[in-house]
Amino acid sequence: MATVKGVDYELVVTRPPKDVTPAFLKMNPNGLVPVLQDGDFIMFEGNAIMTYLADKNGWKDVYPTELKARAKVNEYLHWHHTHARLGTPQVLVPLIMEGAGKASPAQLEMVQNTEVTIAKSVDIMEKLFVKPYIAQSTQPTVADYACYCEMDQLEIMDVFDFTKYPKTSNWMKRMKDVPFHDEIRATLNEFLTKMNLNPAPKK
Ligand SMILES: N[C@@H](CCC(=O)N[C@@H](CS)C(=O)NCC(=O)O)C(=O)O
Repeated sequence: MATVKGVDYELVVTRPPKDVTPAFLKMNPNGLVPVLQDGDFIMFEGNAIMTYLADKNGWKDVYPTELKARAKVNEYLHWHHTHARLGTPQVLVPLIMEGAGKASPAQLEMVQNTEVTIAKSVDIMEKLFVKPYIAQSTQPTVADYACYCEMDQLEIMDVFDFTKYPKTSNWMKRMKDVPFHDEIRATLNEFLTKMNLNPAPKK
């Protein structure tokens, strides 16, 4: 989002757990990324970081200030953590661990449940959220940025048939028109290829 909006920032690539130093733990005691440092102000939680940047820079298109439009964005951002976000800990991570021969019994079970896990979120996205963007807006908001990061990796790994969900599939196509999409996706493609989770590298 910062790239799309053209703000100056420095990306410090941090790979937990190996890059989690005592200095990093001072910024985020959870030892997780992302973390934002803005002068002497530090915060973590990806969705909260996006809304902070939008408020700070007055990006009303991605984080509307009108009461009900903002409430719809917030509704998604809270729902995200217990639904769409599970694509990482319950699908991507178990697949990586399985590939490395290090999956726990619980992760092996998650691999078996991949389709059910994803369907639980996509069903609700299809019925409620995508109208035509995630928070029922006419252009991408922080809700779309949060959600697409999860769905994009599932699409690249080809672990779910999104075509059964026309609104969601069309939304995913529209998100590919967001500026810098291909450049940003290239990094994800590369990572998933390295993990042997990219059956057919896509643009
Ligand atoms: N609720 C946090 C979750 C942060 C999180 O789980 N980050 C992952 C990367 S997407 C991480 O740092 N994983 C490293 C690890 O689990 O060791 C957020 O939305 O920012």
